[in-house]
This record gives sequence, structure tokens and C-alpha cells, in this order.
Amino acid sequence: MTQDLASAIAFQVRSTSGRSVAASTPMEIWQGLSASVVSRIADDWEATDALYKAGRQEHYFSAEFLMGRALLNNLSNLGLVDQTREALAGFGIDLSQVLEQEPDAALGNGGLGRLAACFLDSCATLELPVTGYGILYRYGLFKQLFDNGFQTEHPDPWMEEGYPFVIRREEQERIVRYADMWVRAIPHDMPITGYGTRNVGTLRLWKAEPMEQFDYQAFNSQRFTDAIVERERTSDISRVLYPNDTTFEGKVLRVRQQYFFCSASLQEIVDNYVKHHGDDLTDFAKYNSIQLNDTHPVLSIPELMRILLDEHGMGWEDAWEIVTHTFAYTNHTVLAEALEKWEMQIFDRLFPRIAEIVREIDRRFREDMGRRGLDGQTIEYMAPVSGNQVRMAWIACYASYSINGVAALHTEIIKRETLKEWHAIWPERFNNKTNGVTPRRWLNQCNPRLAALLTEVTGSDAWVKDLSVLANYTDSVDDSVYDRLNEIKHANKVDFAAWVAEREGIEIDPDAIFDVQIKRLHEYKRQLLNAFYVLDLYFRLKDDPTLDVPKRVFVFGAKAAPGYIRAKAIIKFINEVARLVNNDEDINGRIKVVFVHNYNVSPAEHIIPAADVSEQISMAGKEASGTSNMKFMMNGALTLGTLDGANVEILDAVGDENAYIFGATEEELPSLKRGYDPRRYYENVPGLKRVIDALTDGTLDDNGSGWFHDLRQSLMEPGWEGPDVYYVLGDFESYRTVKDAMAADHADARGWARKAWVNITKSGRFSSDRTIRDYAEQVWKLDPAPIDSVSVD
Ligand code: H2P
Repeated sequence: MTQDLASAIAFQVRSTSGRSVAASTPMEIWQGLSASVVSRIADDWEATDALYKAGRQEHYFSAEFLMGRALLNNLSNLGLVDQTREALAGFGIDLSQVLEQEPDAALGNGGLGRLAACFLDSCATLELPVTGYGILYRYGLFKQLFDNGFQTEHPDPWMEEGYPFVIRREEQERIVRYADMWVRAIPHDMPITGYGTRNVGTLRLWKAEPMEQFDYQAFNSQRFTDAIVERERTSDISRVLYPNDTTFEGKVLRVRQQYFFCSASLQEIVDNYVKHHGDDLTDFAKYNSIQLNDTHPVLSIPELMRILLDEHGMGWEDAWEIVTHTFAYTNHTVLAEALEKWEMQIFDRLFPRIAEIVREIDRRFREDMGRRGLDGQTIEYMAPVSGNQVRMAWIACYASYSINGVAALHTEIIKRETLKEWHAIWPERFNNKTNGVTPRRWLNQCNPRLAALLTEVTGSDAWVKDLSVLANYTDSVDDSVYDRLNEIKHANKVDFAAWVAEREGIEIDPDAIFDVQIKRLHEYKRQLLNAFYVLDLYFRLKDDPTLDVPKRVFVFGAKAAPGYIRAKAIIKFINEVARLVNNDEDINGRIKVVFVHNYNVSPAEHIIPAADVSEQISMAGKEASGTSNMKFMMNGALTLGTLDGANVEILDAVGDENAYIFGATEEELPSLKRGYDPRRYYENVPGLKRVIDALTDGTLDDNGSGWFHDLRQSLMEPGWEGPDVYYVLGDFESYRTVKDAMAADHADARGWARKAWVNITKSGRFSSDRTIRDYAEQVWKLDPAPIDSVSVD
């Protein structure tokens, strides 16, 4: 077997590199090995595709898929890790070195895109006929570097050196038509293997290419630049994720992107329906359902109307009937960005027919609501088009048969506030689907030591496919398991310390408490609160070097959106705190701060298994769900969090004594915020004043950018939403108290391990398998379709 595998790998490596395995570079070996995996699954992939296309299918539309690395995931799903390691060892090659060659497919921003990736993994594992549709961005989310503590952004050409897991399907191109240009949409398919199944699902990513390679005439007349201008204009569509949309032209590009993948995907889905079920589209929604991952794909709604009306000659009512039984919408945030709005002008310019359909949806909506007796003001508020703006979320709510939030609390908030007008009319459309994460990547692959322990304790590896089995072992283990758990955590921390030393040049002590906050940088997530704690602890130690506190390492990982200056200011602030603390001889390594640059999926795989403390400290009511909270829990880190998003459900699963909760609740905040004066806290909470003052008194340097002054102002001075919108000062004291107590508890190694064990064993609820089963049963009405059940030769 290993011999067969070895020759298959050697064959592929040689055809990639054109030389022997021994002479090939690690990158070439990664390429060849990856190609051999694709070749191995090719027949099953084809069979799965054929089976799925013939029956009822779900299509998951998302602007983001944060896939991370693919090779280890595929090897592990296919049960080939050990054999591959052995086969490579035969050539004197170390598998882990090869795995490190792979770039992250960072086609996403944060939790939303990573959720989509976890969902695909669960769909494949559960053998559900689900296909993902998105855009093949040439550059992933930017590569982040720090220059004197400031974030700088650089392109991330993730597939420039070749990427065997994406296969171009030239022959299945579709044409996307805009008023000012026509574009070829070329599908590129990524196989999605599942764990312990032969089914292979698909992520289909569209790439924009010009109708003609370039203008040959122009080139031959020496107008070289003219010859490529049009080509570049087309390529812009799939060049980057979230192009800067602060200008009008930027907005046009975003809308163009959104329409691009919606139109291409729908054309294909409709063609497939016709191929299998004939020209009469009446039963379209019986065979197809489409999940809209946030509002980015909402243009699919008018686009499907257009296809049904104009290309299949349907009447409005019949077409609308189909549309309203096809789409389901997931809301991911209560912040303003949940409610994307675009100027009608953009629609008129790019696709007048879509604009016309949107206006007709709006006209009929107003009529419909009038008949239901809604008052004029409410109708205006809910209308798809108002004041020359198209409101994507409202179109989604109007046309979708299901509307869901991503954690219990979040769903309650959208029903009560964000989408309350819609809930009043269509309460039956609303449902909750608490997020989940895949235990394959986020436990089995990234934490092999813990995985082995779980297999040993439970007597099999069944937990990898059914994480809920772990709950049978919450109370049935003895101290030896807790001791093992501590050894595993320690070994993971040693590995992580080596990784940090090499990547960030910072020495950290594996015996310290590793306290981690990794997520997109946003004010509501309150990285600033965490950094204030660190600075306060630093001052406390300076005041009294004899203070009896455990050694700590504070780890941050976060990217700030390029145009979000205050988020960038917070990054600079954390880096300055790191500089101060890490280099102070008085502190002598008792506190270390590590800001992991270019945070992404694969760094997360190194960080999470080594974490003791999981920081989930958003202002209550603002974090829709969170998903790193689930990954940490699965890996035995304890949550330090507010009662927000899925933290509430984590607390419910593990019990009060196994999580650390602080801060104002979502219920309390409105009254606390009324007449809120952060100055009272600034003056009265011991230590808080010097932390805030450090922003501007010369303790920390923002290099003349004025950013720290702005940060201080945002906390202390009334802005248009009031001072300190995210209640950093208000929650500081309770955060500090709980965090200090938590650190003290860590000294009881067995007690801590027991809590960690409860977290690990109770994490079954947060497997994306559970989430996907809920979607499949309650929303998609979808049954598994295992290819084993049909004959394949
Ligand atoms: C968002 C929400 C998270 C949620 C995630 C997936 C937009 O992700 O804020 O609370 O868990 O979607 O539903 P993020 O902030 O991580 O980019």
C-alpha cells in the first residue's frame, strides 16, 4: 500500500517538477503530492457530482470562503496521513515540512468566511448534496505586516505558484452581461472531501475573464497599453476580496462582483434543472434551495426573477412564487454592515433590467404592505428601494422563506430589533441556527495529541464524526486523564513557543498562562479592553514588583480593514504596549505580549491548541455568535467572556463553574448607557486613569499620527453615538476582577484541567455537523445522498 502510494506520489512529483523526487523542492513536492490526492478522488468526485445534480440540492452562496490549507485536511479525510508520512520518509522527506509550503486560501475576512468553510466540510462528511458558490479572488485578504507597529497591507497572491486543488472547468463557462461589458465567468472547482466517506462535494469559484484575450488589432498598431486595458478592467472583478468601497467607483466594483458570481451560479443552476427536469421551471424550488450567506449574494433574487421572466417566459406571479420558495437568508451581524445599501444609480448603470425588476419588487411590496394595513412610515422604512437606495437586507427578508440568526441571543435580537418589522409580519420565517466549527480541522488535525487522548479515552475515533459522544465521558475520568491533559497542553505550548520564536522573534515561557484573543479587529470586539488590562497589569507590577501574580503571555492576532483607521490605531496601540512590556527589565518576562502578524487560518491552527484562556469579550449584544470561542473550547481553553453571542450557549453547556463571565449584559446595557459618563469610571476605578492617560502622556508613542489622541477621545468625548460606544470603561473593572481571579485559579493544575475537560467533552453542540444537520432538516429539507448507495464502477 505504502509502496503504491510512494510510486503514485513520485509520479506526480516528477511530472510537476520535471526531475526526481530527491532533486525537487519542497514546494514541488507539495504540488505533486496535492495532485496525487486529486487524482485519487477524481472518480468519486465525478460520481458525487452526477448524483447530486440529479436530485434536490442546496446551493450555498457566499462572497467568502476562508478555506485555509487543503492538503492535510484531504489526507486526513481520506485516512492517508500516516501512510503518506511513511511514503515521504522513504524519500527522506518530512511531511510536516511539505505541509508548511502550502499557502492559505484566504478568500475571506473572518468568522463569516470561515463558517462557510466549516459548513462545506460538514456537508461533505454528512453526505449532503450541497455545493458552495463564490469568487476565485486572485488575491486573498491582504497580507499583514507591521512597520514600526503600524499595520501595512500587501498583496497575497495565494495561487500564483500553482494550486492543484482548484481545477479550471473552461468548458462550463457562462457569460455575465453588464450594460457596459460582457464577461466570461470561468468556473474553478475545489473538491471538498468529507471524513470517512467517499462523497466529494464541490466549491465552485468563478473567475472573470475578458471575452477576448486582448485586442490584437490595437496591439499590432503598437497601442500596447490600450490592448490590455479592457482585459484588466474585466480581471478587476475577481482581483480582490472587498475592494475599497469608500468611493463611488469602488462601490460599482463591489456590486459588479456580487452580480458576477450570482448570475453565473444561477445560470448554471437553471441550466442543470432544465437538463434534468425539462423546460418547465414550475418545480424549480422543489429541486433547488439557495442559502444566502449574508447580503452579499442578494442580487441573486432579482437575477433569478430576470432569468425566469426573460429567458423562460414566465409571468411575474409564477416567477415570484418560485423565488420565494428558493432563497433562505442568514444574518450575521446586528451592526450597520448587515444592512448593505447601494445607490440605484449603480444598478441603472450596470444592469438596467435588474434595476427595473428591483423597482417592480419595490412597487409590489408597497402594494402588498398597503393591503396588509401597514402605515406609510413603516412601508417606507421597509421598502426595497427608498430615497434612491436599494436595501439588500430588506430584499432578502421579503423574498426568503427562511431568515436565521447565528446564535440564540442574536436571533432574539434580530427578531426584537434589527428585523422586527419583518418578524411582525412573518414570524414563521425566523429561526435560529447556532454556528458550529468542524472538529476535523479544529481538533483532530490541529491538535493530534489531544485527538489521541480522546480516542484512547472513548475507545474509538467515532468522536471525529460525532462529537457529541464525548459528553458521555465528562464525569467518568480520573485524575490521570487530567494530568495527561495538562501534559498535552504543555507540549502544545512548547511547540507554539518555538513557532512564535521563529515567526515573531519573541521568546515566551511555556509555563506561563497563554491568554489569547484572535479575531478580526473591530471596536465592538474590544481588543482595546484586553490591551488596557495588560497595561494596567504592567503598571501594577511596576508599582509593586513583589506582586504575586502568575506569569502571563497575551497573544493577539487580528487584521484591521484597510480603511478602518481606529482599528488600525488599536493595532498600533497593542504593538506599543508590547514594545513597552516586553523590553522592560523590571518586568523580566513576567508579562509578554505577542501580536502574531498576518493572522489567518493556519496560524490559528498553531495558536488554539496552546491556549489556556479564550478571550470573548465583545460588548454584550454585538457579537452575533463568534466561532473562535467554540474552537478554543474544543481544545480545552476556558472562556473569559461576556454574555454575548454563542458564549451564552457555551456557558449553558459547561456550567457557571467552568467559564469566566464578566461585564454588563445585553439587558442591562440600555439603562447603563443612558446618561453614561465614562469620566466617572476614569476618575474612580483605580488604575484606569493612568491607562487612559498613557495614550497621550508620552508613555506610548503613536509616531505623530494623532491616532492615540483620537482613541482617547473616542472613549472620553461624546461622539454622535455617545462617548465610549462599546462600554470599554464601564466594563473594565469587572473584566479585571474576573481575569485576575481566573489567572489565580490556573495555579490549581488539576482543578483547571477538570474545567478544560468539561469544556472539551461538552463541545459537541458546537460542531458544525450539528449546525448543518439543523439546516438540512429544518430549512433545506435535504436528505443525505451517499454515493456508496448507487452503483459506481
Ligand atoms: C461574523 C460575526 C460573528 C459570527 C460570524 C459567522 C460576521 O463574523 O461577527 O459573530 O460568528 O459572522 O456567523 P466575523 O465578525 O468574525 O467576521
